[in-house]
Amino acid sequence: MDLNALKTLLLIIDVQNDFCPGGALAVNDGDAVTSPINALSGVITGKGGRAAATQDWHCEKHISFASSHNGKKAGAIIDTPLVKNQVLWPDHCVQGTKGADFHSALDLKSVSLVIRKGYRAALDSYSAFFENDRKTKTGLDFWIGGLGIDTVIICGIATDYCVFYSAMDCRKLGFNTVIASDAVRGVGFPENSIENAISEMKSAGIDFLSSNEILDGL
Ligand code: VGL
Ligand code: ZN
Repeated sequence: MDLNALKTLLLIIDVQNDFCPGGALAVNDGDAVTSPINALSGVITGKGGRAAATQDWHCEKHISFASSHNGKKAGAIIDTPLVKNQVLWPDHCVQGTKGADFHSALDLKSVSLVIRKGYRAALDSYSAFFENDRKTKTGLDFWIGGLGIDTVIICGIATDYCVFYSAMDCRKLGFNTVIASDAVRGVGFPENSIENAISEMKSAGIDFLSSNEILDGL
């Protein structure tokens, strides 16, 4: 695949301590994404492209936390006033905590924009573009469009949640969308959620390339 770095954004999703081994919502091997991501961000920005990162950034007592709902356990799925089928999670990525920090192995030097999401108490946000009510924008599409970017390479955590929703929205907004396949890791809850997310993304016209294939195409 031929990629024009000048029109390319690397979008790094939620590479935060709480999603890495030892964190509150640890994803298997989550920290393994950092080395391919660092290689991609160095080359893409070195050639004039952009890198942006998202940061899951919840207030205490956030609606997505099981602990905010009497008697509910992590993994339960509930309807909230703004969002149907909200999955409840352990408390994670609380604003200002160590768990919400980016993983220390992630190279942030070339990241020129950080989008914090999920900070409203009553509304979760998986996607980098729209919150879970599917209407409230984060503003990322304006930034991308304003820079003349047409291709977005998505990497990070979690394949079946924030990467999935970000990629699907990105494609719907009309950008060429590529998943860096060795630079994502998933939660895997409920069963088969990673496999299902990958097949849905492929059906939507999202490309899957390894970080080496992407580097070769730049
Ligand atoms: C995420 C669950 C809850 C993610 C964020 O980054 O994929 N998953 N909050
Ligand atoms: Zn979250």
